[in-house]
Amino acid sequence: MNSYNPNKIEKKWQNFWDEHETYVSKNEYDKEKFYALVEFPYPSGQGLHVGHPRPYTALDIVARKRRYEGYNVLYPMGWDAFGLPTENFAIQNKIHPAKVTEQNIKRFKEQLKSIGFSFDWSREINTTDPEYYKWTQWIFLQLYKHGLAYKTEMPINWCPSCKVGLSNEEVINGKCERCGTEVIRKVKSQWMLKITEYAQRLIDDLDDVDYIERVKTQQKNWIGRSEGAEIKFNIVNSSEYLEVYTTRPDTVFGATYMVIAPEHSLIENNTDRITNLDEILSYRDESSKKSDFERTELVHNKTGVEIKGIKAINPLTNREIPIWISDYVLMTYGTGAIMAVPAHDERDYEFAKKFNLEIVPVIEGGDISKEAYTDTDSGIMINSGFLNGLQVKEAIEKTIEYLEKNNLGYKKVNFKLRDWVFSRQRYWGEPIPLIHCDDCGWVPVPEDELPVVLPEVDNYEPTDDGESPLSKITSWVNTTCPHCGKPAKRETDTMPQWAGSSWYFLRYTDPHNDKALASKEALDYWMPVDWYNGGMEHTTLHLLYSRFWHKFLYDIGVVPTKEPYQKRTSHGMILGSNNEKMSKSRGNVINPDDIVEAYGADTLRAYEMFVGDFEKNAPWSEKGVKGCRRYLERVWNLQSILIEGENYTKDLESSIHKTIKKVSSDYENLKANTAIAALMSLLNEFNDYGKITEADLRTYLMLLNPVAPHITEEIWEANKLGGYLNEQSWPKYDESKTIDDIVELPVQFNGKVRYTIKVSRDASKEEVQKIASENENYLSHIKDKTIVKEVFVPGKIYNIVIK
Ligand code: ANZ
Ligand code: ZN
Repeated sequence: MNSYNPNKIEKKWQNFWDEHETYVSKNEYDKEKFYALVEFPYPSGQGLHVGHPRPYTALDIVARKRRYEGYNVLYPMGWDAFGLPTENFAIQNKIHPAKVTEQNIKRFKEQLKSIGFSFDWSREINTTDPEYYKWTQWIFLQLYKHGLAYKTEMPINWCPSCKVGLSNEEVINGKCERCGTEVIRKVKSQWMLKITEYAQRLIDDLDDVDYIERVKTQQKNWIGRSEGAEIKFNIVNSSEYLEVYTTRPDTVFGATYMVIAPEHSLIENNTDRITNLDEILSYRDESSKKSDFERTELVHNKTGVEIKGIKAINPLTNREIPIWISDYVLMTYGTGAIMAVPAHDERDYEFAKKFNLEIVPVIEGGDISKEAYTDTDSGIMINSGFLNGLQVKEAIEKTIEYLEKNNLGYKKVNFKLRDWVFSRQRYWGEPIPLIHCDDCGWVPVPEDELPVVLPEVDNYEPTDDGESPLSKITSWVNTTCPHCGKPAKRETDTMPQWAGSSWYFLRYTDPHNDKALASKEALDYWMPVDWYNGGMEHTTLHLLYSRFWHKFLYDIGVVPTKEPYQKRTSHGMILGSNNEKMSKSRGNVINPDDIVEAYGADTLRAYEMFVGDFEKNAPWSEKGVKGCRRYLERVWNLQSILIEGENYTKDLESSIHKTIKKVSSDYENLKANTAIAALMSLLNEFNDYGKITEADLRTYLMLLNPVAPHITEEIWEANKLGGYLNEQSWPKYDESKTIDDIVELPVQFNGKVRYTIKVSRDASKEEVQKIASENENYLSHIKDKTIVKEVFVPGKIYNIVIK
């Protein structure tokens, strides 16, 4: 027996699988399918990170197991390759981003292959390939034709460093998700996608899918549905009114002032009546520089200015109340104006205290001299005219009824979700396939002219005025109107990096189709994705965007299912050994190549699974890696205790059946760590016993194979265990053999359990009688009595009837 040499055997099996197309999925539409998906990587210049193999291995295990169970498995891989880092690298090093992308992909692919994932490389896709983005552009055009894409002037999140507009989802704690620079607001004309039109369905249909709870909750919170009312407050001596959105219409009697957002049109409409206009306008100027995040989350010290010269009327108290302008009210939510109820809303309370405004409680309880009373679910209304004495819930209903009857307001559902800012002023993205004609307006590029290919340019830098570098290529920009034939100009904005990933899972089903994004048969067969694993950080970005696109494609009859993914799970991060994020600046980045080189891919795979609970973060440990390598060496050495034999060794049989059962269910529950622990303990039993049959070894190798596919194939072949391991079926277990042999048998006297004894499950009546009578409690129950009868069910009941 040679010693274990992973470098040699791993290459050998990787080549074998390639040559034999072992993992190429066929469109065998009569077979039951299993579509497993992991998030395709962004091919960065840094190469693969040790974080990548963790989810890839976990689903690789499930994919391999399902193949052995007879499923037609699709486990694809590709590249999400448009985006800023590549473009920035290209700018710095003066190489074309396409070239950079190609090099990065080459490196990534070699790295992934060296780890032995069972990806179907024949279906590899690349979002920057014109044959691919042709269909991204096609989907955009369908959205446009269905009124779901529109261009508008709006204040957007602007990263001054990347010189690019960002969607809300790309702003994390007020900073650019990419570079960490403080985001500012900038008014720009942008293409928008109406994801808000799908808000309700994006919530409702979560009921039909199997996503882990924290993903569902985060999506729901992000969409942010709330129920309330829109209420009109008339302006004194004017036909104008201020409309507010409130989730608490029951509290109108406590609305003692109003607040509008700095951008609210009330100011423009009343410039002649407002007596402190200068003060108001300079306040507006100040707040325009802040992001929404700064305005709402960061500020504990509220600012604002009272608008002098106009007042509003509370529609229920009929009292005149002041109107303030403050940036804690956002223009982008509700109506951009609120009725302030300082007694029961914390923000309003803080504001009222600071500016000495009236505070009127309308719900019994609390102590408003100290703080707002907000915990009012079961409260009773006071100071509220016709609502007095009602509970909050009833008061909400009654108020809405009253408002609707008197034409003062109506019931309203609101969402926090905003439409998706879909333009970027950058080079390395999909061109937006629209042409602007002075006569015809925006005109779609005819579908048979897709793709609109990115032109070659000399300079990819965005311009300082925030225009895309494409705008400088006049030969590309100037074209003719597809509608009237007059000179017209192409849109020079490109799509955001989230575009290509919003539908990539569809393309895998039929990646080379040039007539459609995928054929109907392929989509009918493979969709939905049965199991999708990805990062929590994508919950409110990619996961939401792709569900939206999918629902739209469903509505226009392109895809057969309402939801793209049946199941969604998520993994924890691999951290540096000091429990910090791995990063270049901390110098704690581990390169998977080094681990494969020094210990082998099977060790890397086993370690990535053994490192901890899949959904939790886990620190990297070289010691742990070494432990996994030692374990695989011990697996290798099993060959030295192998004897002939087509049956399980009698004394090991029960342990083998138990391990099949545990490992099978652990893999399906992403608990490969405890599966490996069970396999380690079975290995110890094998070694303690001192010899194992071929049947014992076969099952052991099968069970370990999804985690460590190379070593197991090699041992199988070297010991001629029959054909190739990858052609076998998943081992079955016999339930009865998994039940522990020792049971706790209850001992009853006249049907009452008095104590239990430990006996083997098939212990005879005589054995049980003997052990039961040796118990210290036996005599006290039997004293002065006679035994009338004994009821005995092996392994279950021993009942002594006494008189
Ligand atoms: C009166 C009131 C009384 C409110 C009370 C709350 C509690 P959610 O639940 O997040 O949807 N609001 C409305 N539009 C706003 C805006 N553009 N900027 C800032 N705040 C705004 O929040 C709805 C509540 O947030 C609304 O209900 C409103 O305050 C405030 F005891 O109206 B409420
Ligand atoms: Zn025209």
